[in-house]
Formats: sequence, structure tokens, C-alpha cells
Amino acid sequence: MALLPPGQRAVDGFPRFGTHLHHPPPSVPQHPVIDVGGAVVEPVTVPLTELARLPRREQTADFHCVAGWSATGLRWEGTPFLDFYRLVIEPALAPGATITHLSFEGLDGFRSVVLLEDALGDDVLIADRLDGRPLDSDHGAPVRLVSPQQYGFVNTKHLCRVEAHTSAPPDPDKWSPLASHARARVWAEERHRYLPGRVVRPVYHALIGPIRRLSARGSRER
Ligand SMILES: Nc1nc2c(c(=O)[nH]1)N[C@H]1C(S)=C(S)[C@@H](COP(=O)(O)O)O[C@H]1N2
Ligand SMILES: [Mo]
Repeated sequence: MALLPPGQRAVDGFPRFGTHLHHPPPSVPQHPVIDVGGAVVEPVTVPLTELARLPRREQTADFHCVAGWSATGLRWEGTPFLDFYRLVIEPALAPGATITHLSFEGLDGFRSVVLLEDALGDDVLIADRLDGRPLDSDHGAPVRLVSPQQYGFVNTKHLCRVEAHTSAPPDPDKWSPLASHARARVWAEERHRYLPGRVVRPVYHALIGPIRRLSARGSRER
């Protein structure tokens, strides 16, 4: 059995999970795009038909939710985020802008903020296929971010917008005791900003079952 990061347990399959709970997945527009904004000269809109023409890669990785479950051996396919950054975002940046953070937004309004160096890791993908099939709505159709070395909440599903920032964008949860860790690296167990990972493990383990059941209820594929 493969080694898991500290505090993680393997689950069977790949549950639908997230802050959406019982909400059904958002519907996918007929012509889906990724909008690029923030510190750019002009906003850029990338139709997914064009994304498909960028370099592609296949990779197998485990997926770790901050609540403590891990799905193992997922085979993702998509565009390396580094290529998307170099080919689409960088040329659009305002002259002299030094990017420190990126934010990723989903069609359901979900948002994650990632340090540039973490987002440019060589295993970060904009994935459109999982285990040989187009991404389904449970797991982020039409495309999602996949950053295997960071907790699930970094891995924005239904990705529709990326913003480039020259400093950390305002975080509405900054003072929450459950504020997310800014780097969220699984091997360092960076679950939260203030609480040590080990302290929240038992609370989370108790919540996994109920959240899974609620999330599955909102699912489109049964
Ligand atoms: N758009 C969107 N992305 C999201 C979420 C969400 O609620 N909405 N939840 C996050 C969390 S907390 C986790 S663990 C993973 C779950 O991915 P899965 O549903 O494919 O298992 O998605 C992440 N990305
Ligand atoms: Mo999660």
C-alpha cells in the first residue's frame, strides 16, 4: 500500500465532496471558457476548445481532502498549469507586475487562493479527464484544477476564472479559527492557518460521513 500523508486515511472510490454539500453541481455553459483577470492589461477569455490545443499530460496521483480522506491512484489528463501560465497568463500581465498569488474560481462560486510557486508546481494540471473519461459533474466538469500535493480545497472544480494578484488578495475567513492554511501542503499537514493539523483530525474524521452523505445527495450521477 502506498504511503499517505500524515493524518490521512484511504477511502474506496472517489467521493463527491465539498462546500456545496447538497447542492447539485453547477450546469456547464454551452461554450465554456476560462476567464483570466486581475493584474492583466486586458481580461482574456480562453474557450475550452482552445485550451485543448495547449500541451497535454497524463498523470496518476492520490487526492487528499483536508477532512482526512484520500482517494488513491486517480488518473488525470489535461493541460499542465505551468503551460497555461506561460502561454496565456504571463503574456497578458500588466508591465512590471510581479505576481505572488493566483485565485481560482468555479462556476458554483467556490474560490481558492494559491501561492504562485505552488500553482506552478510540475504536477499541477487543469484537468478535463479522469480515469479515461471526460470529467463528470461530481468531480468538476468541464475542467478543474488538480494540485495533488495540496489539500482538496485548493483543487477548484468547475474552473471558470483565474486571477493574477501582486499581493495576497483579501481573505474573508482570515480571522476564522478554521481559516485555511495559505499553502495547504499535504506532506507538511498544513490544514489550517492557526490550528495544528493533529488537533483538528478527530473533529474532521467525525464529519466525513455526514458531509459525504449530503454531498452524494446533490450529485447528478447516481
Ligand atoms: N467548485 C468547487 N470546487 C471544490 C469544492 C467545491 O465545493 N466547489 N470543494 C473542494 C473540496 S473541500 C474538496 S475535498 C474537493 C473534492 O473534490 P471531489 O468532489 O472531486 O472529490 O473539491 C474542492 N473543490
Ligand atoms: Mo475538502
